[in-house]
Amino acid sequence: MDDAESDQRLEHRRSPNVPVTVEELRELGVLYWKLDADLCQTDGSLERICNERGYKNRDEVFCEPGKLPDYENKIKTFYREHLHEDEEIRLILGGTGFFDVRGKSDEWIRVKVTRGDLLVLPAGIYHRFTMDSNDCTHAMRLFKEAPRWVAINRPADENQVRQEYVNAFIAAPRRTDLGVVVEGVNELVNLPHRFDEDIARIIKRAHEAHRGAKVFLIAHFTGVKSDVTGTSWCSDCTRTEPFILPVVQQVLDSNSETRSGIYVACPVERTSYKNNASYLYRVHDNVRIRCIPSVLLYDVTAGSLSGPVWRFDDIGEDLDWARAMDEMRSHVES
Ligand code: KMT
Ligand code: NI
Repeated sequence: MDDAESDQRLEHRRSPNVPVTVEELRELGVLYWKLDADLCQTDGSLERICNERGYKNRDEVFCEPGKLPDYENKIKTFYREHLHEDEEIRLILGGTGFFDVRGKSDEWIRVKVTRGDLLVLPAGIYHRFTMDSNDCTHAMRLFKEAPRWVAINRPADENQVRQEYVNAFIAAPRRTDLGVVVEGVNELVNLPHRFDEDIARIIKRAHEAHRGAKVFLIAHFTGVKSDVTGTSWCSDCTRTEPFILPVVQQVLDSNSETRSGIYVACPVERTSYKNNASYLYRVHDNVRIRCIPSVLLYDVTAGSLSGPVWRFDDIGEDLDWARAMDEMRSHVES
């Protein structure tokens, strides 16, 4: 958002606008789901999330003049930059509003919420809330423990929960499915819209390190894993991972003077992927995944990315995994 001091209820969009994706929010620990506000309390979709994340209690709040006790003061408190030692979990049932969260460079990111939005702010993130000019936000508040609302105003950098947040999300080493990112061997492309940029950088570095060698890139498109359970939202991804990763590891272990392989994990966020025919990895000329998981093998010896030389995206239950993975190995080794 812009840094104009004017009315907090305005959009404060930057000019030109700087959009932020759900993947970028996830990098900050901020989670987002779009639910059907009419059905989610009866069709199990809210329950599924509550079970996974341990949200046991809930209440409702009407932020609206005349409905919120001590309205003027509350509005001021909500908009004062603060953190909580618990997650802040809000399902918007009506009206609209803005949650502002601090990004990695301490910039404000303004998240507009409307009916059906479920937003989770992690414990320890600096944030604030305001209604927009409609002056009405009706929200369900969810809690892991008994409902409580304790705001700790900034500065709170010495706070232990704050420090845990910073360690987990701001200062954390990035991880691929093969473990911590080791540059030049395994890599992570967290944000689809940075795919081209990241891949170009990865290929360039591999070239400088392995002059004259054949260079392969194995891109693994796989559903994002939950921080809580460690499993992906995509069951096919979970089922196939034990077959894919060991083969990739073997290929990397056989790196030599003359041949070098790079593994690139490309996590796929459910909200952006599901029912979205124009999802970047579906339409990108050099990707065009038809499902997840997909494993795409590229020969990048020429120094740039062109279409994959082999792809693996047959996820049938009766698939011969050993053969499929041998096929990948032989492509690399030939
Ligand atoms: C907060 O912590 O800022 C709030 O709980 C805001 C009210 S929820 C719409
Ligand atoms: Ni808050």
